[in-house]
Amino acid sequence: MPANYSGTWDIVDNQNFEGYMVALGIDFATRKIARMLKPQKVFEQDGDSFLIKTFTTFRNYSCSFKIGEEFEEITKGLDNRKCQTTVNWDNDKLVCVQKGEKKNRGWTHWMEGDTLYLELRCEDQTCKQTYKKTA
Ligand code: 1AG
Repeated sequence: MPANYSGTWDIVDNQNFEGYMVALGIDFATRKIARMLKPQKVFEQDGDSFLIKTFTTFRNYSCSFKIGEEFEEITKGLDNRKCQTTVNWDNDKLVCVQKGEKKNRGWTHWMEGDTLYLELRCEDQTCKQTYKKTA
């Protein structure tokens, strides 16, 4: 049985989001807005099938995938790039690799009790986000 991430998660900490956005080439004006946001994540999971929705007052982002199956991800409303993306289990962690123009791009999610962690990586930058389960 894989871990179950289903639920609603609200951000409580966001470290080096600015560095991550600079690495993605996000312009100053957009970064200024984005760094004020308090994202909420809603996970819908059925075994190895995921739908992850990220909501903010500015933009929303939605991503669906099956574990181990590469897909074309267009990061619409984020940096608007095309990636060849794969997500795999590493024990109960979700490890994503986003192949494309940017080196070392990807993310990892893991849970500890009612806390959800997200590490976002691009080039030499890592953003560390923490969420608490609210539903
Ligand atoms: C993601 O999470 C990323 C979700 O895939 C969004 C996280 C960070 C934003 C990325 C880059 C910043 C680009 C532009 C800034 C403009 C708007 C900010 C909007 C922020 C949220 C929509 C991994 C995983 C699956 O949970 O999605």
